[in-house]
Amino acid sequence: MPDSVLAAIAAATRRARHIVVLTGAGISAESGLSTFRGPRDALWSKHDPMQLATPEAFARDPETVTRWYDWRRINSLAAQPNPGHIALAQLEALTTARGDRFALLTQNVDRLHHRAGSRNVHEIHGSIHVWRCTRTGRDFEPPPEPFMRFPPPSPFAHDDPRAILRPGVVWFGEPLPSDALRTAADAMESCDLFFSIGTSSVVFPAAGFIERAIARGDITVEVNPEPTPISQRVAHTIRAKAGEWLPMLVTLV
Ligand code: BV8
Repeated sequence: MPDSVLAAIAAATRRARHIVVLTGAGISAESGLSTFRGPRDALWSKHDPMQLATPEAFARDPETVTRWYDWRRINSLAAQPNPGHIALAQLEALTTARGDRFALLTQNVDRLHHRAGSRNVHEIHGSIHVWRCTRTGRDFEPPPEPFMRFPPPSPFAHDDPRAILRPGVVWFGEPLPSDALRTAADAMESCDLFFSIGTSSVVFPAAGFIERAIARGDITVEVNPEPTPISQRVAHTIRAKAGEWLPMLVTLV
């Protein structure tokens, strides 16, 4: 990639007063976690995540769905934040230290951004480290070991054998948490530099966040080894892996 593009984005990053970053499964790929639409781990290759990440699948087969999510939860605990996650945490520290704003909106549920040191993280699709009782709606953070039974019984309703735990994520067809939507709208309202990193940009409403930035003529940057539906619309399309390109950007900011 020409250094001039990297230098231009670094200059824009130094000038920016409010950076917003949207991340997707791709930024965790270099930590060894499968993406949604890329190659799948053999164990789950016969299952389509798009079919499993729905309330209908959970109602039809709670055992398979909770096994899949707990497998992902344990995998994410064993995974380490990669240089892409770490670079975003450094970028946030740099920009907030100079008095500017930085918001990280993630579609990921693995909490690797938190473990990399990012502070202002908004999990717009929830987290697999929080499970919810289907009867009381109460949240439960499981200990760092696999559930013993599937679907896992709820710890809040011992008297009701039908009360089980579901992953605290937003499934297809479910609304995003209102506070996540409000935070995203507020962030996009005053953003002047928008990065879309490691997302196929096909899931809404997250894929639509960038529209506000494009409409306002903000500087928009996509970091993805593959083209996506927004690649032709952003100011800079960076065909690179997040874990390789983001550290180069941070050294220049
Ligand atoms: C809702 C659960 C309404 C957690 C997920 C328009 C407006 C609103 C809704 C819709 C709409 N059109 C359609 C809809 C419905 C639907 C939708 O968007 N469908 C799509 C398929 C068309 N949206 C919804 O259902 C949303 N809900 O709008 O509700 C409503 C309102 C009121 C009342 C009732 C309902 C809910 C969306 C959330 C769904 N849940 N996940 C989990 O299991 O993890 S989404 C799921 O896809 C994950 O969260 C995932 O993050 C997300 C997006 O995928 P990506 O992150 O982009 O991952 P993907 O594998 O696709 O791509 C990875 C990319 O990384 C690739 O491009 C690859 O090239 C790149 N990459 C790979 N390696 C690297 C890399 N990049 C950089 N570096 C690397 N090393």
